[in-house]
Amino acid sequence: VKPWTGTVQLIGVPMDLGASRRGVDMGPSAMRLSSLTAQLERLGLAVQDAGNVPVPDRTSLANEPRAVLDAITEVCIDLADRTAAAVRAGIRPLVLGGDHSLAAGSVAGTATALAERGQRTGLIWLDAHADLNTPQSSLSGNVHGMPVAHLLGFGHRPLRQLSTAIPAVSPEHLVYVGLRDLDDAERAMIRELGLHAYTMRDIDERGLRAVMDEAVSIATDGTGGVHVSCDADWVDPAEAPGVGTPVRGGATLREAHLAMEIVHDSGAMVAMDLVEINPILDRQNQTAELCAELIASAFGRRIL
Ligand code: EXY
Ligand code: MN
Ligand code: MN
Ligand code: MN
Repeated sequence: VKPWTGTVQLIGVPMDLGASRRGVDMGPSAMRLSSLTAQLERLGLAVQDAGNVPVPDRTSLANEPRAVLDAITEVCIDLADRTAAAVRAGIRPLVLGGDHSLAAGSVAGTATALAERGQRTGLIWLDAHADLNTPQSSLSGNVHGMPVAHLLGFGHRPLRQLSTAIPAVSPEHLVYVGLRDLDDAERAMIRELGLHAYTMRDIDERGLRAVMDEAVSIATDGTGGVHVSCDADWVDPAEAPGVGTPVRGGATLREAHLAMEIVHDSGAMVAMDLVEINPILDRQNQTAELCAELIASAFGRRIL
């Protein structure tokens, strides 16, 4: 990993085009109103706020799947450029969502910057969901259920070709942690591609430490760094109620912190997404606040 400047760049993506439930477009505001910047600065980091990537309003789009896919692709092209520029400059992008379809752009940007150094990208996907559908396999049509498929080179052509490295991520460098809600087509794809997938059962049986240690070694083996894409719904809804697609039985508060602490200790994180916060469903911004604390752990906050 290239030495970095100690700067974190916030990039907001107020997008809800990929979700059927409205409200995650307010996630970047909720994160900016949390203690996020103060916490990162307390760690001695410089925080640059790059503002928001422009996102078209839903009501301005034709009501057809292709128009939504194309609009999301445009946002992802812009986001990939910004993410790549930050990584190139030794600045760590922290992408605030917005629905998870944005990761088709953010991870592609990281992959472009690392490819310029002749390196592949590791991807740790913390999520209740695999987000592995294509427009063909999806039962809902929601694009936030599709970013991983596109990063692996499947699906809508323009959306799977956002990186100079194609596919942006090789199947052996992807690792899921926290899965508990999969579609049949996603299960089949995980088997066919032999993806590394740790479910909540793995965490229950083996403990978070063992699972995360393996996840880090998978994502760092043969790569130049790791992009961590964190969907707030990987945490249990008791702790994180303000998410668009809550699923019972997620990571506890302590498990989520430990996962972030282990990510930090690896020294391999080059970029991070924090997505799917829905302030409409939240209680007094507690989910954004929780996410700010988790991000701080990922960037090096320690108890002692
Ligand atoms: N697998 C389901 C679908 O494709 O519609 C659910 C996807 C939910 C995606 C959430 C945000 O991570
Ligand atoms: Mn999810
Ligand atoms: Mn490997
Ligand atoms: Mn997701």
